[in-house]
Amino acid sequence: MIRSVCGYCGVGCGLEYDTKKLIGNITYPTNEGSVCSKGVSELISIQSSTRLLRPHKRETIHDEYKVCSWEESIKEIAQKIKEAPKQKIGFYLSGQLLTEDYYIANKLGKGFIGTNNVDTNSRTCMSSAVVAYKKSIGADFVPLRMDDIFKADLLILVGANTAEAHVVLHNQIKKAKKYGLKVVVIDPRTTDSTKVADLHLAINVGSDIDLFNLISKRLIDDELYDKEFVDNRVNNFELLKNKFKRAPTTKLLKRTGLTSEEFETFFELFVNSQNVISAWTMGLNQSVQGVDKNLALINLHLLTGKIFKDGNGPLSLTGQPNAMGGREVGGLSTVLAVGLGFDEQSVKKVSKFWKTDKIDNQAGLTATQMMEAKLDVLIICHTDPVYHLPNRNKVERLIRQIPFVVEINAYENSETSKFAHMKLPAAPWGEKEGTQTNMDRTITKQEKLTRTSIDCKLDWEIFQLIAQELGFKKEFNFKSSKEIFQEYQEMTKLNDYMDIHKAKYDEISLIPFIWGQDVKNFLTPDKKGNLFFVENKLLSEKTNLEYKYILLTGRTRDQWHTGTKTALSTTLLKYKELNFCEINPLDAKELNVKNGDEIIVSSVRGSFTTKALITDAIKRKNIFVPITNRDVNYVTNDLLDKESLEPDYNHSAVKITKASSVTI
Ligand SMILES: Nc1nc2c(c(=O)[nH]1)N[C@H]1C(S)=C(S)[C@@H](COP(=O)(O)OP(=O)(O)OC[C@H]3O[C@@H](n4cnc5c(=O)[nH]c(N)nc54)[C@H](O)[C@@H]3O)O[C@H]1N2
Ligand SMILES: Nc1nc2c(c(=O)[nH]1)N[C@H]1C(S)=C(S)[C@@H](COP(=O)(O)OP(=O)(O)OC[C@H]3O[C@@H](n4cnc5c(=O)[nH]c(N)nc54)[C@H](O)[C@@H]3O)O[C@H]1N2
Ligand code: SF4
Ligand SMILES: [Mo]
Repeated sequence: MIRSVCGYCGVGCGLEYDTKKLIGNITYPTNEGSVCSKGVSELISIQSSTRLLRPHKRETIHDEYKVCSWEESIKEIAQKIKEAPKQKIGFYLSGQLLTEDYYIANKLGKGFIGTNNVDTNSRTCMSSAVVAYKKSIGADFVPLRMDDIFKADLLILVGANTAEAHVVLHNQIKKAKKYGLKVVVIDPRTTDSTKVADLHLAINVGSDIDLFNLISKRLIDDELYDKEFVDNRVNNFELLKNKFKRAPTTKLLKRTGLTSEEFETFFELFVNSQNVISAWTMGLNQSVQGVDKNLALINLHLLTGKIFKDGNGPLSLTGQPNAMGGREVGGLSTVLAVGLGFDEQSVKKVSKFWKTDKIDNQAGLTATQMMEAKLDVLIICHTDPVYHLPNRNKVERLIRQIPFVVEINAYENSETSKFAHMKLPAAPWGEKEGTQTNMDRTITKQEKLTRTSIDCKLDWEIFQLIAQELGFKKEFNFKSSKEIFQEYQEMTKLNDYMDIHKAKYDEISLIPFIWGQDVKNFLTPDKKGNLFFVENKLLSEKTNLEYKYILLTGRTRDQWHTGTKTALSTTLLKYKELNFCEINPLDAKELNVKNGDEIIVSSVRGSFTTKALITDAIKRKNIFVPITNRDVNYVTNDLLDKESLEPDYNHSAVKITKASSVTI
């Protein structure tokens, strides 16, 4: 029997592999044996007929790909890197990479090529939470753990659909409810998660800041905040108090779309709950004010002292299995390594550790900026930016201009592969080993369960081969992922609160290592939390007479994004129809659309075809399309949060036409 861990979502469930069968690990704390349909199907996806098994290349994106050797591929990549100015080179990584992959790619890019253009799809996912944590608590640090829900009285789930996106955590929430946990779900849609809610606040899209500000203001006005905590451990209280004095409460409440009864019920529940956890995902992060939405929510914890206490705190639910590991290593272009930035001292420390003089002291380009920067070389690994970035027609236009795009993928049918010049085959989950950090700082280990397909390489190995070809043989001479992890562990000593160096690689698959357990206070220089006054500036795209609807996008339980790993699985496909667009019955009537009708959803930027699913679950003037529809981003807008540069995927103005009514 081999113990491993699921490679899909940020819950990070323990698995056991026994005589070709995968089951949940009952001794594993996060999931206690429970797994979802994706977890148990991990092995099936390795055998998919769509696996990429050989390196391929082509001269232009109009040519057919031809099989080539690893040797010539790596030589060509190294040559292109040598020819390009370093600011014209970019690495586009993924929260699904292992920590060791991240470490090698980051060390090569930032440390030895000398470009900080090393970013990740986590930019589109939780970069707003990263910025907000840094601003409010002083570091990108998740200050509580999932099992705190068993010590909490109230869980506020906001802009998150755990029933579909974090299935096993959702099961734990249901269990905690039996012990008295109350759950409030704040989501414009009625979702599978709202079924477990004691209160569902179907707020208007984009009005979260208004709601949280109303709560903050009431806490202050009614003197229901924790005075002692605020006086001793929090900054900016007076500022917040003054700013809220003149807050137009009626207008704010109107914007949320909630009745005053609904607001009062929520407020009562909040103030009467001793221990409160708030948990959020894309409904807050993916917004033109994603950071502000996070800050407005974290304010509630700071005002009430419900943070750094058992059963309390703001819990950002990480989507991908190792988005946290990526953040820790430094996979975002706005971080250098191990949580350090680009200040003189940090650059000095990291340069000394890596024994290099090539580090640039400016933050690199982010995911979307890399697309716009007319790069010469773009290496994309374990992610599909042509599919996942907003305003896809623009992304396609931009990526066509990059003369050398390399895609490292374990499967051959990504959208990005249509725009790449070279495709390199990576060994997927099950064919490799390495570590990942789940959403609550638990470092777990994926184990190799089957042999690596002959011509596939580990993701880190590919970056190491490039490094060696560039001449960095000494610095990139790792024989195993254990050796990489150990060097990375040494490096974490550069950052005080990162006690990752205490983990023991060989023990992690049996006893997962939880780092940061000694952090019991804010990580700001003055050890105080920072309140921020933020306002809803209504910056998202607005509907108009032609584009009357707001498009929301999100997950379905049994599919993983593009579905390269899940969409061909007959077991997973039986669960739910994937091609749908939720429309409110009254809107459908107005549009003369019936259930199952083929419809075209379009914005000023582009369009896609889907099928109408008429349901009360969606409010009037909102529609919802799952991101399993690979064309969804032809329509979405490319507004970004100004601090995190995370896209505003969930708020695009669209129109709906019946496919049959369009004449060609
Ligand atoms: N099955 C499955 N699970 C997954 C994934 C997958 O592809 N498939 N992907 C993983 C990844 S990478 C991620 S990031 C997570 C995402 O996890 P979630 O964010 O929980 O998943 P979404 O379906 O995107 O849900 C976002 C919710 O926000 C709501 N929302 C939209 N706009 C607003 C708003 O303005 N305010 C509020 N309050 N709510 C709003 C939407 O209606 C939706 O229900 O899931 C992870 N888990
Ligand atoms: N409209 C809209 N767009 C969104 C979102 C949304 O909510 N709405 N969410 C955003 C978010 S939060 C995210 S995280 C992104 C996700 O978007 P992506 O990251 O682009 O989606 P995935 O399908 O998970 O892509 C992972 C890729 O890695 C490949 N792969 C699998 N295993 C391996 C391996 O071991 N090695 C390598 N090298 N490759 C492998 C898969 O075949 C696949 O092509 O989408 C973003 N885009
Ligand atoms: S909940 Fe997440 S980590 Fe657990 S089995 Fe499902 S996809 Fe895997
Ligand atoms: Mo994500």
